[in-house]
Amino acid sequence: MKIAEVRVIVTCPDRNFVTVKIVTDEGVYGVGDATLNGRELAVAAYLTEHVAPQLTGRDPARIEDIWQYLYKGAYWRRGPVTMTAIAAVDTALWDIKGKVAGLPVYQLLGGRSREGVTVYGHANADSIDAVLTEISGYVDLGYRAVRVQTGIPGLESTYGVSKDRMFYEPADAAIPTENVWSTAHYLDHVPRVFARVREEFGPTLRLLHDVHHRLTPIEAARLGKSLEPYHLTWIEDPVPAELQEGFRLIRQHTTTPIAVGEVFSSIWDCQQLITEQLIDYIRTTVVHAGGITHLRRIFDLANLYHVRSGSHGATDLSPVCMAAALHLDLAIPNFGLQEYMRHTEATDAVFPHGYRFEGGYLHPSEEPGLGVDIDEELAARYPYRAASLPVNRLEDGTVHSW
Ligand code: EZ4
Ligand code: CO
Repeated sequence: MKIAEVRVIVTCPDRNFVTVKIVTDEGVYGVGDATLNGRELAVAAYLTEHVAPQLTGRDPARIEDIWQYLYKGAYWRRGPVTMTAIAAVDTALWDIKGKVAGLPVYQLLGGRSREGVTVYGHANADSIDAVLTEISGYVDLGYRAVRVQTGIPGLESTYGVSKDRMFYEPADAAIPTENVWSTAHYLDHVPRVFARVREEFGPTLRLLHDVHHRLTPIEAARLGKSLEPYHLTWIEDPVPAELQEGFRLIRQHTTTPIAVGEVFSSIWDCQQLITEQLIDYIRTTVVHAGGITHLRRIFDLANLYHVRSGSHGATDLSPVCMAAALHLDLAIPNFGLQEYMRHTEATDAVFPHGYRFEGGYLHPSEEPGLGVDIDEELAARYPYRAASLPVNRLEDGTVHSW
């Protein structure tokens, strides 16, 4: 069997997605997600111009060799664009391997380690009262874990608090929207939110909160301490994470667990965080951290250091990435939680998939391969629309961190 064609499909069924479809000379094909929010066309060009021509004629069964070839062979290692492109190829090759073997991908990864993949949903609202209603909605649907975000009094808009309750899309305009941020207002408000949430929902519902990299380590330490009475499952992205040793400072001050990694593209971005046990959950994803092959490597390292997986799963990760994530989540020993946000109907129609939500769990498809596809004709009806993530400024106008 040989790789006959590598197609790169860009489509915008309510938001942009880039998908790789690897077709073999025997007609079997595989799909991989290559979406990098706000930078989609950079990855598409990387794949079309530089990767596709090097893959034709190769044996699609040699997943590890192709991974190493693309990673080491390019000379320029790592980085989100490169690693997303490699991820898409890797994911598509696992899909092909599953189809050839006649097995769902989780069987190739060692088989099932649990009954289902526990997911968390997103409760967002402007006010505390409104967010309580959102949380109830998730509890009624059977969710066992909920991420809670609210508007911050004194700030006009807050990242991650969408206007649409069901669907969430922070990338809105071609030229980024700008938000204003105040750490003082934020640190004052968040403990009040979780005090109310615990009062309403009791001690056992798993609660999470995303800080979106907005704090310094000492501010994050204060936040963690102030949230200790409400025993969150994690605070996410408390600080920008280029400086891995910065997490030591947070760790020294609080027992609130820490999750990080949605923007990481390789094991090198988190090796110190993991080996020094500075975090509790690693949130790297199939699509942005080098595919199933590399993410498995990260999770295996994490397993040695009591760090569990908590993969990012926002709607800019396509159903192809979600399908791949679920196979890995089901198989690894150190699974923690999987983020899950429902895609829109248009997205679901372009990416028919067999995974399903039931009783707080997602279950991967039992079909051979990943159990997800792309309807290319339908995809062609949704042309690309430029959209960027917002930029964040302090009240005095300074550009603030993500
Ligand atoms: O900012 O997916 O945990 N979820 C998040 C998301 C991310 C977007 C970036 O593309 O932080 O809102
Ligand atoms: Co996040």
